Amino acid sequence: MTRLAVCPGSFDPVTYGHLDIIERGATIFDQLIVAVFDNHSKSPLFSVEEKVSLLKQSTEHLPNVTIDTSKGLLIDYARKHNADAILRGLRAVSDFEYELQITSMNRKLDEDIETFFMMTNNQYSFLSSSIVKEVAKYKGDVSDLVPPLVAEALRSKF
Ligand code: COD
Repeated sequence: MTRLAVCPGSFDPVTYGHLDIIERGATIFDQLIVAVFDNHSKSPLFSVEEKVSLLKQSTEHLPNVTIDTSKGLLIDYARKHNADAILRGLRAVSDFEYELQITSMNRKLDEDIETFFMMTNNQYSFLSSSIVKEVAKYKGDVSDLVPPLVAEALRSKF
């Protein structure tokens, strides 16, 4: 039986923290769809097309990972693609409250789709797209935080 998971997010831009979850998820699920959702409440730096391009290039070594986009509800997207699971990463206790709320709502909308959480690699527990953008904005070194092509994309934004 083929197991498919959706790994949703804003990915503005993709970081080594995201890639760690994607790479580990790709060893557990047969197919993993990384879905870039429009999340206007976060006023994105990169366009959806740019985010997709950075994700595609950063995951080209993972044959069972595909990159897609969506605008609607995550649970509708997961259902439409016959996903078995939603894969999320957890960094700190502060992530938990938000994740619990979304997971409970998603389960209410469709109780057949499970949400799986993977704990962050300790090395990336402090890492978020927001913090990377903050460092890049003030010309700090982001080479340990994002792949070289993302660091280059950040340089050309600021
Ligand atoms: N270590 C481990 N995991 C990490 C790290 C790290 N350093 N950094 C990020 N992650 C994980 C996050 O926990 C998340 O699981 C994933 O990577 C993506 O992170 P982000 O920050 O790019 O994405 P989010 O959390 O902003 O994405 C939010 C969604 C777009 C998934 C959410 O808003 C959504 O589902 N939108 C669609 C509308 C919907 O269905 N809403 C919910 C109904 S109530």
